[in-house]
Amino acid sequence: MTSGTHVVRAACPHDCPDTCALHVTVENGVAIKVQGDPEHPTTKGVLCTKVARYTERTYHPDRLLHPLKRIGAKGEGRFKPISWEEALDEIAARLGEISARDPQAIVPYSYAGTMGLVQGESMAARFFHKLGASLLDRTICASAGATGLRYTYGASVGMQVEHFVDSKLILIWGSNPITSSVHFWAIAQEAKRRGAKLVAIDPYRSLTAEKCHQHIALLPGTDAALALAMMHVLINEDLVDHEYIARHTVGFAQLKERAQRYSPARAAEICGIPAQTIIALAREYGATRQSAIRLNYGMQRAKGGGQATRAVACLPALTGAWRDPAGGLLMSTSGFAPVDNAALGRPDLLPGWPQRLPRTINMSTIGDALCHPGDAEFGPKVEAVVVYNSNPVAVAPESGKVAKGFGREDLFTVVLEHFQTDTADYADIVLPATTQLEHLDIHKAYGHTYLLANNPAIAPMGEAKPNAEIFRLLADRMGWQEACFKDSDDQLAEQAVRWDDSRAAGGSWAQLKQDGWKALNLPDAPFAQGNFPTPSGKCEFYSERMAQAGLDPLPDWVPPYESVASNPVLAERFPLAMISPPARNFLNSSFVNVDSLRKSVGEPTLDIHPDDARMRGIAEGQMVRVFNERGTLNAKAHVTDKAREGVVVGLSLWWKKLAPDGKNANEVTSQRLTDLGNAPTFYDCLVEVAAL
Ligand SMILES: Nc1nc2c(c(=O)[nH]1)N[C@H]1C(S)=C(S)[C@@H](COP(=O)(O)OP(=O)(O)OC[C@H]3O[C@@H](n4cnc5c(=O)[nH]c(N)nc54)[C@H](O)[C@@H]3O)O[C@H]1N2
Ligand SMILES: Nc1nc2c(c(=O)[nH]1)N[C@H]1C(S)=C(S)[C@@H](COP(=O)(O)OP(=O)(O)OC[C@H]3O[C@@H](n4cnc5c(=O)[nH]c(N)nc54)[C@H](O)[C@@H]3O)O[C@H]1N2
Ligand code: SF4
Ligand SMILES: [Mo]
Repeated sequence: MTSGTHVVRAACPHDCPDTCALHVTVENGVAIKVQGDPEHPTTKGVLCTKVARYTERTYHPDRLLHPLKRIGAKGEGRFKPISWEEALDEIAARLGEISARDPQAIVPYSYAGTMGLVQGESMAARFFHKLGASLLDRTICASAGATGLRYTYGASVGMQVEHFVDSKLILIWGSNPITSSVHFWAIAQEAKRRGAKLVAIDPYRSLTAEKCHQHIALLPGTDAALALAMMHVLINEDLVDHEYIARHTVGFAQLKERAQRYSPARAAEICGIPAQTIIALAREYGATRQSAIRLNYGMQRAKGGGQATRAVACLPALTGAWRDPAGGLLMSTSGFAPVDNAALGRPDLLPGWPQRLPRTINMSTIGDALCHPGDAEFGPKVEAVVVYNSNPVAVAPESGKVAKGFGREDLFTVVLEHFQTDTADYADIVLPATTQLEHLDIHKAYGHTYLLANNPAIAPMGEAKPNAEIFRLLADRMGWQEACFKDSDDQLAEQAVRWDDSRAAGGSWAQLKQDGWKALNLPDAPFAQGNFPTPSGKCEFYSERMAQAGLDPLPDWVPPYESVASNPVLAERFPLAMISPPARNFLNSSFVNVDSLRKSVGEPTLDIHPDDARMRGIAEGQMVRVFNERGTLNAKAHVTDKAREGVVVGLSLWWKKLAPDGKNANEVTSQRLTDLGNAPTFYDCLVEVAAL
């Protein structure tokens, strides 16, 4: 190491299950290299292409370095620099004036731009709680699956990712890890070398499906039917583990009855796959002791996403796969980390806590919420939105309405950002935020079971400030004197974890900062002896809580809102099911403006099956119009059987303004919500495609 060079221990902040441990090399105050920590058991010294180029993002010439005030029309993107004093004064004055009438007219809008617990919902949550602003239901990604898991297992808990290496059969279900979780894929590859069979269950022959031994291309939104038909075979052929079922599950008799409705023949028709495929899959699953399911979010973005998750989650409890560390299911492990959300976000600061809470706005229907005039049921019209860690104008469904809402002249919008995103173009005030290399944070993960520290590597760029600092300054401007508004980022990180919990394994924040990461203390096979965090302590095939909430207490297939079978009238005009999963070199809408990565993705594309293309006179490479009643976008057609018949695939998520027509896939997606968890239905979307 040369003098003036040192390495800082950090963590990848992005919304990705892998949450890599980073080593940032800093030379004379400049970050010159970001690498994976070779010692960290899942990172293993490797990063994805996006974050390996992190310095390109941090030192990007377009970084926002000063507060800005809008001088053009909303959405136009013309701004002038202003001072922090002026920006904070104006924001505090506007929010103060609105909250004097009704603070619920103010809405925070945030997601997982950073997954850090400090720069996420800590000081920001305290600020909005004290203000009495509307609460935000953060549903845009995972809440259908998370709710399905909660009713079945009790929380977002599952297999430890390292144990997949010993699995003999891995079902990669609604998941495309070569794109979305490369470190899991590395483990699956090692399992394959040791003899495991990999099966992809996905309507699209994704990069991952292409490399599995078998690909089952079912129709979107039909996973529950497949899982229930597998149960039908497992139960009727007695391939289940009776002892595990008797000791560690609830409701087997009812589940058995429900599964009888889904013969392989019926499921074959629903899913658009051969019955024999289902029977063979069930037999193989039942016969393999170390059978593991990597379930992921792609399969819960249709109307029945919550119930589909529940149905799949029942499988390893039926066969007793949970007995082995290399058996079971992993959707998310985020529920294992002993995070103290109440200490971080302080809901007790809410004016009516705990009896009378402000109204809740669902982030997935922000388009409708912003266009609502206000009434007794909805509450006051939204008058101000403060956006951080998210880019709703690009990522939220039915984008036409989202843009219309953000375009309202009478809406006061503040956006905390690194870049001038599609959303920032609609802001009245834009505030420059620091990136992960410039601020402190602490992380849990949803795809592994370690805590990580992120030490700042470099000084903030320009006048950028960490989110937590921005909300501290705003709280001060509001004149709030509570001590909790004075907590430093270091203190927030300390408060983020219940260090006395046995899972924190005697760790401390001070130690974590030094070491960079620490394994949670968990059993290797978490549910070998039951111990599910449900009310019964068992895996709940039958959920009493669901029955009490007026929901179907058993897993079932809930047909999509929009499919040829479930909505034939709509399908006459819009016969193709469109899905828009992530492109490998973007991360949601982050990185789209990093030139090298955007160039590698190329341009907005649409994969279409040769039969569907021929019927429409579409040739390879031709520009097409993708449309339905909600909107239209243009894309370059790729005629390929990677897309099964009846399904088109537009890899996402483009910044609208960097697409040639200023549009992205969310022009056509709908604001309708899933059966459980009030989540969006991005992959439940009929369209028609025409040559341009
Ligand atoms: N490179 C990269 N990595 C990412 C992201 C990114 O944008 N880029 N995003 C991150 C985030 S926020 C998330 S939530 C995850 C998302 O990553 P995943 O959880 O893997 O989910 P998706 O990529 O949405 O979908 C995965 C696969 O499901 C398929 N699919 C679509 N509909 C269905 C269906 O009805 N049933 C089944 N069985 N499969 C279906 C899609 O074709 C896709 O190949 O990845 C994270 N990692
Ligand atoms: N059609 C379609 N739409 C989708 C999806 C899909 O598959 N198809 N996927 C959905 C999913 S799974 C998700 S999770 C959502 C993701 O939606 P978002 O959470 O909005 O994710 P990003 O688009 O990455 O936007 C995050 C923004 O936060 C900013 N940011 C990052 N770190 C910080 C920080 O420290 N401070 C501040 N102030 N800003 C920061 C980034 O610059 C970026 O612009 O999109 C959803 N939308
Ligand atoms: S985006 Fe995912 S794979 Fe890439 S560095 Fe971050 S955590 Fe690792
Ligand atoms: Mo997500």
